Amino acid sequence: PQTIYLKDYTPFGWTAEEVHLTFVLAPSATRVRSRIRFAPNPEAPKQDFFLHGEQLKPISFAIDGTPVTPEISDTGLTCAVPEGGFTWEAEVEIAPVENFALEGLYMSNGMYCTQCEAEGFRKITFYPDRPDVMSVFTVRIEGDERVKLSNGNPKGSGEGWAEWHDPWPKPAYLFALVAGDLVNHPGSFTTMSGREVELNLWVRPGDEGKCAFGMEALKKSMKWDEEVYGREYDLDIFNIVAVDDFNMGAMENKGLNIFNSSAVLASPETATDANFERIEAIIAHEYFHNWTGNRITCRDWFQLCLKEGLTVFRDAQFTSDMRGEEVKRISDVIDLRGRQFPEDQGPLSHPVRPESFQEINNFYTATVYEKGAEVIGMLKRLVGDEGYAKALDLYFERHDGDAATIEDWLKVFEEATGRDLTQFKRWYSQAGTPHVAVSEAFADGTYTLTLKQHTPPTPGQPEKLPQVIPVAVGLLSPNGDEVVPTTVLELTEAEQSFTFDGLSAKPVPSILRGFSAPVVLERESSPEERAFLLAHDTDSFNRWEANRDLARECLVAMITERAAPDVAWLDGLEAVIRDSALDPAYRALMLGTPTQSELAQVLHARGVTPDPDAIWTATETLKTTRAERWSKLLPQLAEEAKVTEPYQPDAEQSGKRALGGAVLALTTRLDGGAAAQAQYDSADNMTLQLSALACLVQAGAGADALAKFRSQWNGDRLVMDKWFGLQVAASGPSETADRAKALTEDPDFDMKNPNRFRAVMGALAMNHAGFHRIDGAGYRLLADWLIKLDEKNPQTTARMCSAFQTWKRYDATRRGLMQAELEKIAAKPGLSRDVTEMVTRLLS
Ligand code: LEU
Repeated sequence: PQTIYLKDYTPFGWTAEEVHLTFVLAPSATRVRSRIRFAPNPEAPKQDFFLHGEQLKPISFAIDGTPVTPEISDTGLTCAVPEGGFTWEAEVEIAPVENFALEGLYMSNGMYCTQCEAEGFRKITFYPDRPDVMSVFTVRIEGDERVKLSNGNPKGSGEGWAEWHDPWPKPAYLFALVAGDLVNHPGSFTTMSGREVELNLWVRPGDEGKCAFGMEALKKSMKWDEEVYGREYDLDIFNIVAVDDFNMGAMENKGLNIFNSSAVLASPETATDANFERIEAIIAHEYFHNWTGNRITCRDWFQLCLKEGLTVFRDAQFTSDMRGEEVKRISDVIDLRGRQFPEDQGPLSHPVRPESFQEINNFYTATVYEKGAEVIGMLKRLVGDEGYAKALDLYFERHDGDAATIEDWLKVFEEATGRDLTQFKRWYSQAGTPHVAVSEAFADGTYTLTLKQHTPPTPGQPEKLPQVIPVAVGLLSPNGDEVVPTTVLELTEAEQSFTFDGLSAKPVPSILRGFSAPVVLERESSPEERAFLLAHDTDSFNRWEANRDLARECLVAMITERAAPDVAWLDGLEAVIRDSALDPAYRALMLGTPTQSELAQVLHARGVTPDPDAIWTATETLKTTRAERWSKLLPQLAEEAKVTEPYQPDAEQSGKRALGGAVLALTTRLDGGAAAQAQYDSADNMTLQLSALACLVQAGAGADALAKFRSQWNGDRLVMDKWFGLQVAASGPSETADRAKALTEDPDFDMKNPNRFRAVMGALAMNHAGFHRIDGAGYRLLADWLIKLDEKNPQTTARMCSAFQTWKRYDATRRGLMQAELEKIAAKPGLSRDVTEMVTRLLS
């Protein structure tokens, strides 16, 4: 496969002034006619006229009305064209019903839908399929389907046809078309300038009862973007469509967002609190893209973080405002450490703005999205809230309508704030997680913190330069008072000292408050000091972090020294958990323990080869010890976590149920599942039903409930995904792979549906000890299925290859087994470009 480099960027030789598309729909022979007005682009070097196009059956081509015969290859066409402007016309045929890659135009449960980001439009017609070619689209759809949608505003419709016109120039990746016998959940929104916008959420008949929450989330998002960013919606209509077969979460097509049904459909009976929260965030994310992504798009795909990092940052701000900042921040950091750190510390490590790729789909990663958002959070911290607001206003004003770059983005910050961001830019170009080592000194009332930064080598980047790292610090006096409130230290050198004067005693530092930078903090600190921070830190994040550190150290000692659980820590934690002044959601997070893969990461970083079985045993022992030690406390907490009002997926109730869920998991270790069974039998919402089911399965007492659950929910694909996933997630290490295998033989297992495939295979990869079973059964099962899926859906296959990204951490046996599976995948004849790139990087 060909490698594409950022440094090779050249603009397209023509501009596309307008685009007219006509679709005559038929499942196996859809005709697509295009009429495009091209004009020479004065800013581009001379080049051959090349249009992307893949898997298209050519029917006819004409320039200015005269038939032409272009030269067609696997990737597109070239054609001789006139000197000045001209009208290009083409007709092609495609087969949506045979499209299992779910890119371009495809069918899902009988409905037509599209997914064009990043490079799917070239599977619809011949086009300059690159984000910097923006044009005004008019679309005509012909077909018998009741509902026919495209971008922009409706232009007209009649028996068997509908037309849409999008006045906003857009790149082809934002094109969308939907047609099917859908029903809608309507709504409306009045914008800040008083315009009425028609809102619709389109679903398959039967799903009407799962729309209300998504619709409300959309309205909240529209309002929030007006209030916080001053951004108003710009069309007469906004459509969202739920689709069952979708590779990702959702897609921000202009005026016609398309969602994986799992990311939009919800009712109290069928969705958990976590589902509701995720849905609210994804609706917001896609809506916010209208300004950060659509009005200002990316010049090329290397700039992907320009829209994704910023939009993730914005949706995180939104969720903080809707549900509380401290809980959101902690959850995001757990997620970052769970998904982005392993990526950044392994063979797939790449900069937030990559410099080369073979398949861009492989770069829709936690690094581009989540680390990309962290970079924006740091920038905001460094320039302050006011500077950030000024810079964003300038960004929207200057670049509206542009296909922009990271350079453009940083420039508005430099101009708006006067700050030089040359060094800061390294966050975009250097891969890897920086480590910051801390040492301290105290003399004559002066406290000195010395910070040393170091970023380990990553593929292609052996040496790293120092980055700008904002380290938020607060100091506490030994009696627990805060003597220095949160201050941001700017670490710019490899090593740098910061002093604080006038202190009467050596303070206890609280470092990296709010997780002010995505780094690994290295600091020798005593259990007493951590316990002190757990009890006294005024920064809620670091208070949680102190507990996390204690949990980690306790588990590491249990794993490496066969130590007993640290009861002093458990008592300190108990005091926090008992504190009913604290938000139940926060206390639930305090009850969480580091994941097994996080522990593997920690051990590996300390030069210890992680043993998944030992990690699992220690984690289990710790949980059981907690349950026994807190046996009196648990019923009390369960009582406190009870919700008496009717179900609402809001922060308050969800927090209580999260605490209740954590308590039930511990209680099950004492009562063998009695409380869980009772909760299962009386549950009137999916959060309670599912948490009870998980406890029962984990306790080995779930057979009955699983059967009941299945018969209750057999017709509901989204709920059945939970049934599939939970069994693998909650099974013990020795049986995980066998369970997963048995589930793939279930008649309802359908590898063509990404949600179902991920439910089983994703859960297998996430069950640390189960996946890493020493006989390699987990590895083998996943690899065999990846090989099968690649023939249908390369994108989802490639993404799931990352399950192997930590393979080099483990012992020789496991390493060898994983390597063999990766080599087996690599050797598969006809392997997709997507998967070839992934396994090559993994094996390098
Ligand atoms: N742009 C989408 C998002 O919002 C991703 C796309 C590939 C479906 O993250």
